[in-house]
Amino acid sequence: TAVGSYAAVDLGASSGRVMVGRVGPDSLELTEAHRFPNRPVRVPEGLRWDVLGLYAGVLDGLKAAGAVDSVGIDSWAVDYGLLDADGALLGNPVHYRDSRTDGIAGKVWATVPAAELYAATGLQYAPFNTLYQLTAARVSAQFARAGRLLMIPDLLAYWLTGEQGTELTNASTTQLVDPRTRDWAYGLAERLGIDLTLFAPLRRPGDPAGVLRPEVLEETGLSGPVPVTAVGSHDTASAVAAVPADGERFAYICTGTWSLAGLELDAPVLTEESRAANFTNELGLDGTVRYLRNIMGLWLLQECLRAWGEPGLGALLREAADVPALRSVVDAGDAAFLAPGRMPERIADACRESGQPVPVSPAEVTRCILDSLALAHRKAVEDASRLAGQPVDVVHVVGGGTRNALLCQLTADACGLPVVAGPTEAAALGNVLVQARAHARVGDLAGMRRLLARTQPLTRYAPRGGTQRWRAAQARLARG
Ligand code: ADP
Ligand code: LRH
Repeated sequence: TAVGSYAAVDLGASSGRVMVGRVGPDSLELTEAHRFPNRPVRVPEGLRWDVLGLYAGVLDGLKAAGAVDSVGIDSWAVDYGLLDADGALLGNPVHYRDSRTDGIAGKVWATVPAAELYAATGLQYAPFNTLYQLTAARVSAQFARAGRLLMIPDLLAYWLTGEQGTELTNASTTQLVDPRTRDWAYGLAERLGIDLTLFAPLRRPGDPAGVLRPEVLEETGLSGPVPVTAVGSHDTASAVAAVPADGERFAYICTGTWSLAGLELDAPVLTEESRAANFTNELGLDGTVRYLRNIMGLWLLQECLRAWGEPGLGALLREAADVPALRSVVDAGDAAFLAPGRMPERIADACRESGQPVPVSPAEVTRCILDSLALAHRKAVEDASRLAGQPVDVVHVVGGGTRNALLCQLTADACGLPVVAGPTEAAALGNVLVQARAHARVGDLAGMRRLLARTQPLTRYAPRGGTQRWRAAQARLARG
């Protein structure tokens, strides 16, 4: 037939979904087969992912999806499961917001200074980089029994197929990959005493990754063979692949639990200035580099909603739109907001400490969060453009945050640039398109993007002026 059908398993930090994409020569349709919450669980040892619950959601989703030509899996980055010599999972994967990495980076830097680490890997400092997680884990009884490490999407692929691999885009978030060679940073791993044979062999987006096991076919009611195809298994790699840019000089912002804001480049930027600005060089499709900054994102709002007993988001955003703009802003790039809990109080404290009015009502706190995110978006786009020497004419916003019109408009205002918002399910679309390409349904990355631009509903936001107010707010934050 002229139309291929692909199941995309996309696990975000706040929800998982199985989407079905139908790809024809000039058509692209995405439908949701199943969505399920992703709820971290706090046990006495710390914060954990409920990975069996997620796998059950994947199986339910594949059953609901029905017959497809292939399956692809992407998820949030950096986290992993450890397997024993029999291939059995050793405990629940640790959540990247767990506190076990507090103070760990210093131990790594004592062996390899931060500047050398950056020059070798191009990865931003974040306490949760897999390298720091491994350094924290090494002293545990569990680690002593581990013979294999699989990143989250690779772990799920292993359970579906029985085959093990390490997909490259996600491997690049471990801080153990050299972005120039797009292979392991062997010398670095040796200096740090990290045994790279823990990892399964690297595979790249588009590579075959096995077929669904007979037990999986039985449980999902599918008839085989159903191939699994490696995609950009880092959700942000898949999302950026689905930015519907059509030849413009663009920046992108992937908005969900995080805001990931930056540029797509042909080569990494490994300068000391770039390190100081905490930009990361993650690997993307076809030799591209995702040069971006992590911004706390809608996590700030998710945590406030949780504290307020989950009021309706629609009404809250309408009220927030009426709160005066830019009364107080916080640094939405600050890792101080990484851990869960007490978010409205932490935001109020940050405003108080920087001598700004303290937001009190949920609408005021929400406005403070959205203004702060827009400001952080502006700063990331501006800094990335300067550090990479690449001008920007348009900002593409993709992901769950595209449903927040106020955030999109404020981002356009803050950047002083037009914003094109959509698609909302960018990661799932990028996942689908890489599978479709592996099965010769679409052409190169530019062709994928043209197809997206032609077929997906997009919303445009023009900047309303007043950039000097945003510049002033940025200066206020820098002083605070
Ligand atoms: P992740 O993949 O990181 O789990 P998503 O891309 O699914 O995140 O985005 C989730 C976010 O999208 C939510 O935290 C919320 O702020 C925003 N969102 C979802 N639905 C709506 C809506 N109807 N209106 C405004 N914002 C929404
Ligand atoms: C977004 C994301 C991001 C990582 C973070 C851990 O879901 O993959 O790119 O930095 O999770």
